[in-house]
Amino acid sequence: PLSGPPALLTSKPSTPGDYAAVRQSIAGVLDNNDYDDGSYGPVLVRLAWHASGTYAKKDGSGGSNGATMRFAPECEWAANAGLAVARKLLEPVKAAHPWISYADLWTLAGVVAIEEMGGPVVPWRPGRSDAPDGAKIVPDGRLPDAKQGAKHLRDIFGRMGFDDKDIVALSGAHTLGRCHPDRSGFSGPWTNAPTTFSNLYFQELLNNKWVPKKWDGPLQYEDAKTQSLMMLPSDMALLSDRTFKKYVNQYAKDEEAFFKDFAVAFSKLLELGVPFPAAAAKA
Ligand code: ZEM
Repeated sequence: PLSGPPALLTSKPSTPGDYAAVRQSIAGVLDNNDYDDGSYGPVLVRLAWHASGTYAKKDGSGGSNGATMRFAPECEWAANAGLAVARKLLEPVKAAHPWISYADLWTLAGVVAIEEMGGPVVPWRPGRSDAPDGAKIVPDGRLPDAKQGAKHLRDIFGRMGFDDKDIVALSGAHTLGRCHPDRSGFSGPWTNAPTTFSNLYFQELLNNKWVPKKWDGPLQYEDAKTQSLMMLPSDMALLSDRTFKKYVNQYAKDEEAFFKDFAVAFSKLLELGVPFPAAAAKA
């Protein structure tokens, strides 16, 4: 190749199917003290989620297979603002292991990031292939809108085949990372440990008094005491809806239950619409 990946990544060329080598390369690009809170982990989790969260159960369209976010218009959707950072970060990993598909790489990166940040092992298996440019892309508007509430969350996640418990468990990913004014318009982190996967999101949600932030930006909430943490209107729906709140209470008390339910739901999310051979086992 004309331009090679960093020496670190090429030092051990991998044989096709050596996913352990890919995992190692992904783990190797996560930390960077000059970026956000010191880790690209959160934005990689968001890439895996947005690549997958376009799925519609009724016709099998969308989902992580195809990695169509490489192309316009999907890469230009407002919902995907900022994810070029994650896609670019993975380019040297792809160059070092050219046999892996982008679709497998993006989903595996989310899984490795969660594990490296202290989260559960998420069952993952390969089998996604990349669509060519010009392939059909689903319409914009399939990812959730942070300005909306419980009904919208049920519509969006129900379209993918998820129930109330799944919605709350998956939302626990907001224990990671932060909102960026230049990406979503929102600002700030949900927790004080945004590079550690934990159940802190649920604890913060329950234990703070949340008040509308006074600012020029879109409606978001801040904790009354320190004004350093945030919640989106969609996060607040998990408190105001009785059924959602039941799971918030459970996960705030029981991190093991959260890890277990999150791992199952996130694994399912990353596999939506992927045509695995019938008998393939999870690696
Ligand atoms: Zn998020 N998410 N998300 N999310 N998300 C943001 C950031 C992150 C919603 C949403 O609008 C936003 C899930 C569900 C939902 C992550 C993971 C997962 C941001 C901020 C917004 C606005 C983006 C920015 O400005 O950079 C809504 C409405 C959701 C419906 C429930 C699910 C499910 C996720 C994974 C399982 C993560 C890790 C981030 C932090 C990204 C970063 O760069 O720090």
